Amino acid sequence: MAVTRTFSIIKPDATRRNLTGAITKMLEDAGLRVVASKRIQMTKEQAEGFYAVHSERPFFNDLVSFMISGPVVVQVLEGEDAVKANRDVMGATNPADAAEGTIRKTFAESIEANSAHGSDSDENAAIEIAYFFKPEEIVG
Ligand code: DGI
Repeated sequence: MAVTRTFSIIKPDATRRNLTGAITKMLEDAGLRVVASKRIQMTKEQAEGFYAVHSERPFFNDLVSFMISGPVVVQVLEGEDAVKANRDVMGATNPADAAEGTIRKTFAESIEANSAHGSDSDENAAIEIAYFFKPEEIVG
């Protein structure tokens, strides 16, 4: 295993309920280090671009509306096999299917308002990090 980076979003349902710290603690307890973080209000264009892979899915418009419904916290996380470590602690997309102790099981309100995003591969992590961060904003 190697130390790698992944990209995380604390979603609007979580920032609205003031869960930024609680979710970040779960990420840190999973062995991940926050090497970049900023709270932003995503634009519609940014959210559409970020989720372009889902643009043909029936839930796409709802997903974009949700992601711009309030502030999000975008983060770069670093750790051993960071993509897997992050997805393990995040849990399944649908909180009904997520394991006990995961972020989504603990906090998600629904399959859409599911509190956290985590990249699903090293390749996508690099693309998603570059979508939101300049290299100099990341301090390892
Ligand atoms: O990588 P994940 O976030 O676990 O899941 P994904 O890449 O398949 O989907 C991205 C987001 O889209 C997911 O976090 C929530 C939303 N989504 C996925 N499947 C559904 C969905 N939203 C609705 N309303 N219905 C779905 O079936």
